[in-house]
Amino acid sequence: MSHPSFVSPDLIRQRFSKAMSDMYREEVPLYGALMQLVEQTNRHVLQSDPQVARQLDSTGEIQRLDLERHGAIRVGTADELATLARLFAVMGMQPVGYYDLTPAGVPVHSTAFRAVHEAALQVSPFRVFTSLLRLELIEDQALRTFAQAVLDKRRIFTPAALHLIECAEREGGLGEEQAQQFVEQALETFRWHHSATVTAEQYQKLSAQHRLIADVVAFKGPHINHLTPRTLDIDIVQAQMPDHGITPKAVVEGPPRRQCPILLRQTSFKALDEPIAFTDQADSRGSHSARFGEIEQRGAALTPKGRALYDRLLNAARDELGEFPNESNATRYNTLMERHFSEFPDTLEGMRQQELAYFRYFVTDKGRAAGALQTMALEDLLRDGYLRVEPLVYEDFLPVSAAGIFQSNLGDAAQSHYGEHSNRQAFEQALGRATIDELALYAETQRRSIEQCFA
Ligand code: OOG
Ligand code: NI
Repeated sequence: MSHPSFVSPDLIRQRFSKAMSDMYREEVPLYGALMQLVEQTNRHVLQSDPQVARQLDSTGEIQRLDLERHGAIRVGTADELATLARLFAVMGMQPVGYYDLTPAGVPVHSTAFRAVHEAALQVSPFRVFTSLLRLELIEDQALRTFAQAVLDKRRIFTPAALHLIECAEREGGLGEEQAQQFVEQALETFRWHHSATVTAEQYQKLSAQHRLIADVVAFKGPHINHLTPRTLDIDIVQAQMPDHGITPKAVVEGPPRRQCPILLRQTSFKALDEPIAFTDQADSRGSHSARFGEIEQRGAALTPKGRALYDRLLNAARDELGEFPNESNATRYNTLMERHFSEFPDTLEGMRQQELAYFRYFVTDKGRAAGALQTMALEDLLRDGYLRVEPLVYEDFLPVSAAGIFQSNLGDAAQSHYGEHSNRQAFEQALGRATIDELALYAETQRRSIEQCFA
């Protein structure tokens, strides 16, 4: 039992997500512009497409839509990652999934901290894509030692934040005043710093190895590098971005446009050049680009079978394209994606019957009037209209898309080839715990919803 005067972790997360958004909007005005565009688009879609409105209403997603966003950070050491896991745990966020970005030439591996239960997600679906730099992939021994030494010296959490984390762990929660302080103190870790911790020359060396390495090593902390609102129609936003002074990347990542959206579609605008003072310079003569904007559209969570089909079709389209999607091949890429994905059933019933997606089951008015349904089979109840389904929304990320997002703001020059293999074990050892299997979470939510129908 948690203490009655504790603030629930879900509420702390909701407040933190709001505080983060306010901070980012103040620091990056384009994020505010993007938020406005997304709000406008969502309102337009809800007005012009009653079916979408009805669906979001019945799943309750309509209530979380305006709150919904994800952020991303990159940390440098096992210690930083493990402490972050404890900080996020205070807000009810657990590490879900393992993403290896090295095949795409980005020297990190990652997880997503998020709430895991559908009731908690409903209060706040805030997620943070969190990457750990793989220093062992730096080939230059001297540079690796230097980077390690710089990272070992920095402290990315305020003493008060650390104290409050310990307090929450010891007591089992935080009271009102502590929760407020926690949000304020935790926010400090994600703030942008205008001064670097290295000289201009050291920064150049790190950056020459990989721009991402400079981004992690040369600063006081893991600044939030983007915050992403959720839109109901990403193609509208993508098309309208230029009118709002925002230049989007060439292609939308993820599946093509469909009647029944699946997984996650994403697009971003390029990182901004921002003035930086290096330690050997009195003023902000240097510059660094890390912070960018992104939007996402979320669709149905796929079963292992659905995901295997998605991966196969995506790979087939990309293989046929023969190179990374970019400005010059964007039209062809979209055509190839449409063609390959025509193989993926595009009705809810088709996806359900072939067990490609996860669903939530609801009792209909007819079902309620009929009363006891326990004796009938699920399929019969659906067919006769006693139950109906809505797809479960995908709460996670996609490695190929994430790689595309990384690349688009690092520049194509940042592609490297790493021989080293994926190393989930090393990641979990750094994290101090195992990552949670996202597919098991969806299966559980689906199972609970069926159970509730029969209750
Ligand atoms: C994270 C990039 C991945 C997403 O939404 O897939 C990502 C980063 O650049 O740190 O945010
Ligand atoms: Ni993102």
